[in-house]
Amino acid sequence: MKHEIQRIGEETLKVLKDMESSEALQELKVKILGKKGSLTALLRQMGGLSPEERPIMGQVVNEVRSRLEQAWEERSAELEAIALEKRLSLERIDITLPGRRVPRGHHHPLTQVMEEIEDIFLGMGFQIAEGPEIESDYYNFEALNLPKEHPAREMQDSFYITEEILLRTQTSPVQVRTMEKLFPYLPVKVIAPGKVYRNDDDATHSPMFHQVEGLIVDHGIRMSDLKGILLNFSRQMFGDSREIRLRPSFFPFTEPSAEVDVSCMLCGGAGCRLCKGTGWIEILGSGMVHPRVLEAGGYDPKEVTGFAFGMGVERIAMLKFGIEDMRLLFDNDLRFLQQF
Ligand code: 2NL
Repeated sequence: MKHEIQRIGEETLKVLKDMESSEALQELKVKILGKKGSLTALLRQMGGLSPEERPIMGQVVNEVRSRLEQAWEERSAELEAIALEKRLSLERIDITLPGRRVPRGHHHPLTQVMEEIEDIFLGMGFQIAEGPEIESDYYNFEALNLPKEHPAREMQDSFYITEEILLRTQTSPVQVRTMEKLFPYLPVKVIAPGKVYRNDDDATHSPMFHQVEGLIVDHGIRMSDLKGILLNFSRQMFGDSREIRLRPSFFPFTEPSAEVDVSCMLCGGAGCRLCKGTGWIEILGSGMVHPRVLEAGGYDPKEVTGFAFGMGVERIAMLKFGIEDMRLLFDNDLRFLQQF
């Protein structure tokens, strides 16, 4: 029986050293040392031994068992090390690979043009003023001398929230608020860029669009100041050789009022498809601030004068980039946007 035990021990040791997986190793362990294992079976037979033989046999079994267990531990550790080695080489990360480049985007053409307009006026000493997009009837209409029966005040043309509150239809209310805040300080010299809202939606109108308005109030401001500032703006925006012309117009908040045309940036004034043969393109509306609007801002029209203008940013962007359909600016199609 002693030999039988040692034979099992030797044979198991031999097989064990060549085992290639932890699963097979575990299976073998159960086959030898488990409840129904061969060594366990021999241990049970010890009941039939004489009292003198029993402790000797017990010692032999324990020796073999501990040798086997040690060998198991060792092979197990070896297999684990091999498995780890294999995973490490399979999952190796090449830290010298260059990273995946994040595509660099750019500002929307409207934002680019808005910022370019802002830069030009900042360069002429204007400050940038901001205000709410949700406005009161007072700042949006009343303070700007828009009479109650004016079509812009109709429900169909403006987005009213209540009878007194609406989405601003121009950025002029920002300039009225700025005058109130600055009074009696002079000069008032600001631009008000931002979103405005009108109930129009077709090929040439979007219910939300962008405006930049400008305002100067000081002693002795004249129409020639307006013309000089807007000529300078037009040349920086559309080219050094541009000329401008003023045509009489009407706005409730300016008197006199003028439409400003710039010589065509496509043909230089000779006449083409873009300027419809006239050589001129309308870019903005302007005028001398109406006395009632100066009063609404807190200033005395007998003491000071001012000029103001307003331009649609979509229109300027379309002229600058040669965009034919305004809706393209709002579709957010990358194939379009990536061109600018
Ligand atoms: C246009 C015309 C204009 C103004 C806006 C203005 C503002 C104040 C006082 C007087 Cl606080 N005027 N703004 C003046 C003339 C024209 O906009 O066609 N915009 C797209």
